[in-house]
Amino acid sequence: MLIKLINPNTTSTMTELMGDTARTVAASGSEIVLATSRSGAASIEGHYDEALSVVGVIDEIAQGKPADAYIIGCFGDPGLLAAREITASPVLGIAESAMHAATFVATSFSIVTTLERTRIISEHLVRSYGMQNHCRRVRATDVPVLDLEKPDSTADAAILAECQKALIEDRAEAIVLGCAGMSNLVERLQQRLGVPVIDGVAAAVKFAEAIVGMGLRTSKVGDLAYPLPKAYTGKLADYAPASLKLRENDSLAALATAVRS
Ligand code: 2AL
Repeated sequence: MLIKLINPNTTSTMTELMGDTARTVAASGSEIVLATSRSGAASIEGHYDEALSVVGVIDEIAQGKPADAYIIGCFGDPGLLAAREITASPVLGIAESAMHAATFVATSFSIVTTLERTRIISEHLVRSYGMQNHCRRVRATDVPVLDLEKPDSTADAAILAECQKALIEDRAEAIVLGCAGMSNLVERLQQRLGVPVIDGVAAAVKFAEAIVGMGLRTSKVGDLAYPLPKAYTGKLADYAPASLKLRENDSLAALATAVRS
């Protein structure tokens, strides 16, 4: 099965890092194709970065070889529902995958993320995924995303310290890492902390394999149906649904349409 892992930020070294994680956990029959967004911000650290990153995510789904599943490799899950509208192949976000995985191995978790200003993005996701009963707290380290890649940075120490606080102050039983660029820290943190540490990239790969393996596709009835045909203007004229190569002839979508008509 072909799984396309999309980095919504434009930093290709971060794509490679998450690609290493994805390929380490992927089943032997899974091929991981990496894509770095061709437009947008070098790192996604706020609502503006995130909103503009969605165009790059859409591009990577609408163009190139169709994949059996797509993963949005940024902890804000930018454009997740929009992405699900334009393809019937399952699309998974790393934040939703990590939070769901955490609930299988602990009754509570805390999220340890990057800049303080990104905390609200994770808090919104906790609520929209119905994870309020499981997530004890979202903790920011004030580590900029791109510092995670710098060998001489104090990022790792700051993340470890925040995880330790989460175990003591929040009584969290697991840690969810709040950035795709943290996916290489799982083993080290797990050894130091003695609790499950969940990276969303790995979780999304394994969930994608499970969902595709179960023969599931995104429902095209109702909320996640293909976007309605209409004119788009200005800089986004090329994103009119008719201009995207949507796989409208998808058999499940055709069946849904036939059943409802
Ligand atoms: C992220 C992430 O995963 N990639 C990125 O650029 N920003 N998330 C975050 N909370 O900083």
